[in-house]
Amino acid sequence: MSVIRHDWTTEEIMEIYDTPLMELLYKAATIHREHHDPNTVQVSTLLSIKTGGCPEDCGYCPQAARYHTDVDGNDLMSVQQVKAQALRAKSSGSSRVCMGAAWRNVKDGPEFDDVLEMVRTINKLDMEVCCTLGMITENQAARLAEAGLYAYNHNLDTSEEYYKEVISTRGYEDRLATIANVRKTNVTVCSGGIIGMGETPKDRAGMVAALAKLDPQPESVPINALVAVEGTPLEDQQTVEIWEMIRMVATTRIVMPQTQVRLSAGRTEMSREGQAMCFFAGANSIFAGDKLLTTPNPDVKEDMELFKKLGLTPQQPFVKKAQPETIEAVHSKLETLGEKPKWSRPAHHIARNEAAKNKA
Ligand code: SAM
Ligand code: DTB
Ligand code: SF4
Repeated sequence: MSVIRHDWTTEEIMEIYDTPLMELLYKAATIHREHHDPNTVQVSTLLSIKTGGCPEDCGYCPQAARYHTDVDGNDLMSVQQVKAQALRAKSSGSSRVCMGAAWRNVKDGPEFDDVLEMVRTINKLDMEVCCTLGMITENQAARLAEAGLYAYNHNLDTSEEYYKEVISTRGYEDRLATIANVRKTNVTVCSGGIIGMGETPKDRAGMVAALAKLDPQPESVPINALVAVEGTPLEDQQTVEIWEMIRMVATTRIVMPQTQVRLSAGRTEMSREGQAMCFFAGANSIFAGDKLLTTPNPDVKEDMELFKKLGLTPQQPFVKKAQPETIEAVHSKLETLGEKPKWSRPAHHIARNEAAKNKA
């Protein structure tokens, strides 16, 4: 059994990333088999519960209010709408629902109370519930845990160095602080990143090193290929080559043997053969549903056909960790603190973000 290391250097990881492909695949697939059933893949359905109008300036994101994209903003969905979507996801083979909100951070109040009710509702459907709501405090993480949240997604996105070229409205340390707040609860951590934003292989390795350094390592690591959306600062980026995705998946698998590696954004650009190689390289999770948050994703039927061809079975819920208990709102022992946390805002500007914002 390969040991879990938290002291990986960026240089060591770059070496793995650059290994001749056949050797890299063999190594990754071997480690994958030691820790996971290679014929089981987790299927997680994304649900954008609050779309667009976000105050952040993430250079990749079509939901940032300042960029001129075609995204139609929506208010927070109702608990009933979310329940209906979760039931649909369950009937199409999903074991997890991941609810995304275009927020900088969570604010205590009626909207967060609704999100907590959504978490309770989905947990009671015996599905794993994940949320990605931006930055959260320790108290908010504890309240989500009490509602029965299984996972919290908060991506490091890239290396600490390249982060400063992509986002100016918050720092890497803010992301790490939210992840640390989640870790204080029994909620599992989902954190990964995006490739294809103009970063170097060293940045990719740096991100993997930063994730591996977390102790424990994240229970799931989503690997997104940038979906270059018109109007965002990164609109002109070239589509990621499948070989880069395979290398990134394999490297992540070798460095973080126990994590669920999720093939995330960018699958519409990948052939079935390309995706099969990613599964061989150690990917064992996908985002399903005809939409990611705002951009297209392969049809669930096509995904299930591919699973059948490859002999893959969707993972059952709660096989990696037991189902959390849901505590009803009336029995909650936690106070609402109404904290207004001070997050760091490095006062720096990113020229291409400014240019995209000022475009007519
Ligand atoms: N607002 C919250 C936050 O930023 O943490 C949650 C939602 S945000 C859309 C979740 C993640 O989606 C981002 O961290 C990023 O990794 C990914 N993402 C956003 N836009 C993307 C794009 N165009 N291509 C690939 N991944 C993207
Ligand atoms: C993650 O790493 N990728 C998902 C999920 N976590 C929230 C989001 C992908 C978003 C792609 C762009 C969009 O559809 O807006
Ligand atoms: Fe907002 Fe999240 Fe998009 Fe950044 S990635 S602009 S925080 S929705």
